[in-house]
Amino acid sequence: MFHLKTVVAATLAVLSFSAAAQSAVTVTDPWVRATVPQQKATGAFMQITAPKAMRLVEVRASVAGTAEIHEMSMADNMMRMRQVKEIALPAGKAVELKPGGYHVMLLNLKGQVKAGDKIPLSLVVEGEDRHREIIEVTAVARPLGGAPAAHAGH
Ligand SMILES: [Cu+2]
Repeated sequence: MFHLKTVVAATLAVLSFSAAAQSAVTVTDPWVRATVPQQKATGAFMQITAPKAMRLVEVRASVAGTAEIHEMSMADNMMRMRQVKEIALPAGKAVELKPGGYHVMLLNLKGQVKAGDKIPLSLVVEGEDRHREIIEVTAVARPLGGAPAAHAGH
């Protein structure tokens, strides 16, 4: 019997050591899909790059009653959307939240989101040391057009 556990533990130690370099989490190109009147939900998208291994664990948005982290994927030829607890942010690698993939779902919108509106979002990220950090971003609302149909029924 090989001592597989020991090998795995050693590999993990090396990985976390190389991820020690510290700088800020960067969020690029945050945007929200504009809504029509009475629409109660929409998606927010962005690219997030963390300097070390982190997780996006929560999103807060004052324009919405609730903000959830969602993943959209193809299953049985249908686009399915499900809530996920978190999104892993590997060290130095941009993670894209985009239509058809991960996104932030803004639910129970308090009003219409019009193209050009600036939507403040607070991203809560957590490092492997359990230390949490809040990143404030301003997402710009983009006109509807080409919205995936699967989002409408949300
Ligand atoms: Cu969603």
